[in-house]
Amino acid sequence: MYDVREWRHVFKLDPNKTISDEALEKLCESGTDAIIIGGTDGVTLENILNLMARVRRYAVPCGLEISSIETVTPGFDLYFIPTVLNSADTKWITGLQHEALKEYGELMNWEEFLVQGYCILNEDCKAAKLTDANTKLTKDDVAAYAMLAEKMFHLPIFYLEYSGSYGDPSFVAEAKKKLDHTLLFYGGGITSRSQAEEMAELADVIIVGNIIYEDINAALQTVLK
Ligand code: 1GP
Repeated sequence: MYDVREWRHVFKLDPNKTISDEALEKLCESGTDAIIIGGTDGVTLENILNLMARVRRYAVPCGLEISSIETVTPGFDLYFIPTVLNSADTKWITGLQHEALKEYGELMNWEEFLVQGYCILNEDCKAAKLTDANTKLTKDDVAAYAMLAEKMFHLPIFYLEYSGSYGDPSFVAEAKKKLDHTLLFYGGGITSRSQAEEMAELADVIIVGNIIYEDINAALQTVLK
């Protein structure tokens, strides 16, 4: 069993984007704590399986962030189940999860699953639009969502998602203050080592995505080892 509590850095790979073998090798051997495969659109069982098989050549732990019931497949070390705490649509909070459990709940090995309580803050990102997230939040709102995640729902992960734009460090700090046990994941717009350092000071785990596809060397610089 992989201990997420030890993680500090994760590369998130989008199965709908292309990555060369060479770049993938560099990412997997960079010293990152894990690779998570996940995306918002164009995610198919085929492109997930393909990418999983390629990452599996390396020793790095590999997780799947589940975005639909149809694309869940065995073979990952860990499975992340997102619930969007600031969505206006119950489908993304408990709806899809309920549907999945009705179908597969009895088959699931719970040791492999971790629920991520998402709070999406970049109104322009695809995930915010898809889930109808209320991104107009104050620091106090975010702090309350952090408390909701930990104190009320006992979720293992609270995920501050700024996907595509670099977030406000003071919001991340505020969320962290409310969390004693729940891990704080931060993702969004990290494109340099200094940004990685800044957010890694505040969050437990930083997630690096887009820059992988724009500038692989800059992406590698975000691994703080
Ligand atoms: C996306 O949080 C991750 O889900 C990372 O964000 O792609 O902006 O790095 P970026």
